[in-house]
Amino acid sequence: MTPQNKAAAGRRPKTGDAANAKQEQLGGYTAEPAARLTTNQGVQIPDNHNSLKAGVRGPTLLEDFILREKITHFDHERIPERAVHARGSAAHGYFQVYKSMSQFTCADFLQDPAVKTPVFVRFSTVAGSRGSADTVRDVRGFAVKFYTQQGNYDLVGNNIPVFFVQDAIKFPDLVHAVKPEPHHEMPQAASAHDTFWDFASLMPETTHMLMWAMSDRAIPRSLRMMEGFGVHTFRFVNARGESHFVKFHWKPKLGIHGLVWDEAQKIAGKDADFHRRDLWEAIENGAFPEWELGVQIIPQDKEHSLGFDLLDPTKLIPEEMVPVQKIGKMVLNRNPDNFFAETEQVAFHPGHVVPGIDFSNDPLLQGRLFSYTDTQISRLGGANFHELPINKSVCPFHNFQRDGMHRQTIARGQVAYEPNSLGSGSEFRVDGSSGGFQSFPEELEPPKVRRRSPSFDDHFTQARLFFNSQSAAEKEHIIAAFRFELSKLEVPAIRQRMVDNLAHVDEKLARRVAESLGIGAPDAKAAAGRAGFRDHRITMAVEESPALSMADTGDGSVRTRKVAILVADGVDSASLKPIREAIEQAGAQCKVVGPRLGSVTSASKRQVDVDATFANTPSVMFDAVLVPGGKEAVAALVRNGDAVHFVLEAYKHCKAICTVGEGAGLLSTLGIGADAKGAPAGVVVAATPVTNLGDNTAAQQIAHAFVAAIAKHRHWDRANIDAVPA
Ligand code: HDE
Repeated sequence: MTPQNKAAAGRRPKTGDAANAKQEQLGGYTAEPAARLTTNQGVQIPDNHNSLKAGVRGPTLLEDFILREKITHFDHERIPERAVHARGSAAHGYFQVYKSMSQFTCADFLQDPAVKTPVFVRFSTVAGSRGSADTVRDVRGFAVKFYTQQGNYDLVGNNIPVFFVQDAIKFPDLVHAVKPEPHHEMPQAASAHDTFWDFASLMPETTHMLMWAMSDRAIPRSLRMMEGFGVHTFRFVNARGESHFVKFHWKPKLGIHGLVWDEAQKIAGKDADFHRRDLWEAIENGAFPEWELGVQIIPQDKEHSLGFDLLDPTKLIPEEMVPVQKIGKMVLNRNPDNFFAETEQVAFHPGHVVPGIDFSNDPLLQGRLFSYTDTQISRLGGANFHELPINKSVCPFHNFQRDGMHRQTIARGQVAYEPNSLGSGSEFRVDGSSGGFQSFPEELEPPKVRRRSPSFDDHFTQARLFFNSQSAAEKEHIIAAFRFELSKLEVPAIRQRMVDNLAHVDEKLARRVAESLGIGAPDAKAAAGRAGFRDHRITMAVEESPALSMADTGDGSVRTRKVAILVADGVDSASLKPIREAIEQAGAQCKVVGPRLGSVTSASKRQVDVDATFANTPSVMFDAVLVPGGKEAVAALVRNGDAVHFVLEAYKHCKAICTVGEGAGLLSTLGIGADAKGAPAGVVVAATPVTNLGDNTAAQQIAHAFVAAIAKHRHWDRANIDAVPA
């Protein structure tokens, strides 16, 4: 069984499994208990604690080949990190099509609903180094390798459906601008600095993507809760050679959810591995993340019917114009066995396509087709990276390529060329009869030019469409994000240029952003007079696209949502138990958080185990907070600064809160309790007398109301958030 098939078959195999036995033979870490530690040549090592010395207090001998081998290998353990998307997390799984797509494509893995095609998926941030934090504001990479029977197909996308620039020749400039500044290598993994906004403000084509990057899409709650997009327009080609244009979408079953910016920044310090851990733990716990693959299909003859150019990667096709058809699902069900060998060494390439999938002339995509092989050669040390286990196709490959660094294949015989008469060569035939990859014979339009198509010249209409399609809270978050980022700039002229551009998206948006930045009012005319400004407005068939908003997405469940139960000595454990059980029944995961590890003593003198402390697992690690009853416990929480901060912070971040019995007193003491109008949005107050809560029906009702509040993700309409200190 190949590692990929293992993924399709299910979860990580336990020790003793046949696949592991194979790994052991190959020298993996998992070994039989009797296996001995050896050198790389298989020589048994007698002592792994002491180097060879001339006398116990004497110098180490150069002769010690065991020490030398170990240290030399260690010295070379690092490879260059990816130029972009350096920080990533990945998982194995499978993809299954719902029904045959043969009408549109002959791609083998899109034909038979019974077939599970193994996949390896790597999520990433773009700007940060390998060790940077997960929750920074950034685009997320969403790269899927399908190990199909016709060869590997890589869908190398992002969690945002458009891109900053229209032509590949601007990509190095974009990346140089967003990366830490060259003179002092600051800031790490952040776009809030002068060079990024200098570039962005001088390149109005970035505006649409900037709107997305300033939205909560750029600070996902979880990698499991974000969409993915192929971004470019591709082609499906069917067995008759007919072509349709296609846009790819990944729709997460759990909905699309973001963090609060303040929360994201705090998590970056409290748990820099927040997303990586979340993905790993979900899979280890059997809560396998799922996405549906969606396609928007545009017939070849409708290429020019959209009102904008589908080759322009700064444009999306609103779902209200061309619906997304869900054609299959992807399940991630196995964590990698080894981060370096799999997540680090996986090599994606948008040019890894299979018969039935072809490219469009999007000038950004065309440039990518060159870049990815080139970068792997320097990153993975040569031309043979396709032989690494994680990159190897599951179907055999036959060709006459030979040699090169780190070659694994032992090709037999005399012949490494074609045509030949010296070898048998039977499996190396190229006879054109058995299909293979056929490029769609598109007619091209001369002349050869170094120019951009005028059909790419609208830079604001879709930025406006995106802004208009957001909920009130999402709009506020976008305004706040622009303010934050631009406030970090040291050169006011860049701020001004940026808000001048924004005035072409929405006057009010630009004014609101400018207000807090100590600069002049936005000046749309000044923007229009600048070099590089192009605004040949297109007319969109829709002015709003509800599908672009993250509000009200998901299946309404609370699966894998994390709930903190705040306890101290004197907690009412009797009423807590049935509520906790009901919440867990709904799929949420509870952790008891207290002033110290170990346990607290309940009001009825029982020991309640504590999983985490207020200090080591703060509120930003949770989706919701439950404050149980117990007079003494609530009084202790009020006196504990960390507990008070915990509750205020969860409140400020608009998370669901439930108080039981005396628990409500904690909120009132902190000034965030119910008033004459009732409890604040997303706060469930169970005033039921404590004794009645032993009754399961009451507990069910409370849990039900709390679960419904958690399922809403956040309660943005909560009043007076800004006044709450946290
Ligand atoms: Fe990439 N990109 N990119 N990119 N990209 C890389 O390849 C590049 C672009 C994307 O998890 C690099 O193996 C150019 C768009 C993802 O391993 C590099 C251009 C989209 C990943 C590269 C683009 C992407 C990469 C760095 C403009 C969304 C991570 C390491 C012409 C559709 C894959 C590597 C992984 C990685 C070049 C633009 C997505 C340098 C030249 C648009 C998800 O080759």
